[in-house]
Order: sequence, then structure tokens, then C-alpha cells
Amino acid sequence: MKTVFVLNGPNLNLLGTREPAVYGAQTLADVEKLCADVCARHGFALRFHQSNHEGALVDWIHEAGRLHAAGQLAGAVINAGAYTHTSIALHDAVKGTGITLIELHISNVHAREAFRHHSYMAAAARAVMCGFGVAGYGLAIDGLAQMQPSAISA
Ligand code: CA2
Repeated sequence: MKTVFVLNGPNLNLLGTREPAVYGAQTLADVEKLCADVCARHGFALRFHQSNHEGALVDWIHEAGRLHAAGQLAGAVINAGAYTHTSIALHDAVKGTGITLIELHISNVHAREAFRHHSYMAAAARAVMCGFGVAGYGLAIDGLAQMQPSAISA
């Protein structure tokens, strides 16, 4: 059974508590449940994490990289939060591991402030998605399932 990592960056532990007009009313626990259900449907194991610390996210990307090297990783979905727009360390970690990465944002970052328009993750990602609300997490996992060598092409 292959594993999917879902990584969440700074302040995403606050989901559902503030700014519902931007991020919706669902909590991070709700998002984890959604991801667990979608992973189960595809026969993936799930590793779901959140941290406010850049180094912790780098460490989880490295862990995903070790599974990737062993042929046991389906891919990773990362909502790096504000680190998306600042972190060369996260970019380097993804490049260094060669994992299949989906960059995800709950909001449509391109319809927001200009400082959210640039992403250090995008150049290291296989795909980028934003603006689907928290449903995007499930859609990203569906996308990873379609990318597997075993998937039937439409
Ligand atoms: O839209 C997204 O998912 C973001 O990655 C969220 C980040 C933001 O810095 C990115 O530009 C876009 C912020 C996450 C903060 O989450 C909160 C949730 C509820 C209340 C306060 C913050």
C-alpha cells in the first residue's frame, strides 16, 4: 500500500476558527477526516501533519523522500501556507527528494494580495491547485491517484 503525505504549514491549525469568508468553516480535523476518507477510497495510507515551523515541514518532506526512494510513496500534497511565498528551504527539500508534489491552497491566491502571487513551491511541484476551498485536498489526492503508473487512463 502506497502512502500519501498531506502537509500543512503555519496557521492552518486555526482553520475554522477565524476568517471563514476566506478559508471556510471546516477545521483542520475535518480536513484530516476528508483526506482519510479519500485515501481509503484509493487504497492509500495517509500521513497528515501540520506545523508552524519550517524545519518540521522540511523533515516531513525528507521522510516522504525516503518512502519515495523505496517505491512506497504515491505523492505529497502541501499547503505550505505563507511559507509558499518565502521558503527556498521547502523548494530545495522537494527538489532534493524528487517526490511527486501537489501544491495546494484553499483560497484563490491569485485573486488576493500581490505578495501571495509568487510561489517558491510551484517550480518544484508536479501540479498546483487553488481556490476549491478545503475540497481541494480531496481533489488533490484524486489527482495523485490518477498519476500512479497503475491508473487507467481515460
Ligand atoms: O489559501 C491558502 O490555503 C493559503 O495557503 C493559506 C495561508 C496563506 O498565507 C496563503 O497565502 C494561502 C494562510 C493560512 C492561515 O490560515 C488561517 C486559517 C484560519 C484563520 C486564520 C488563518
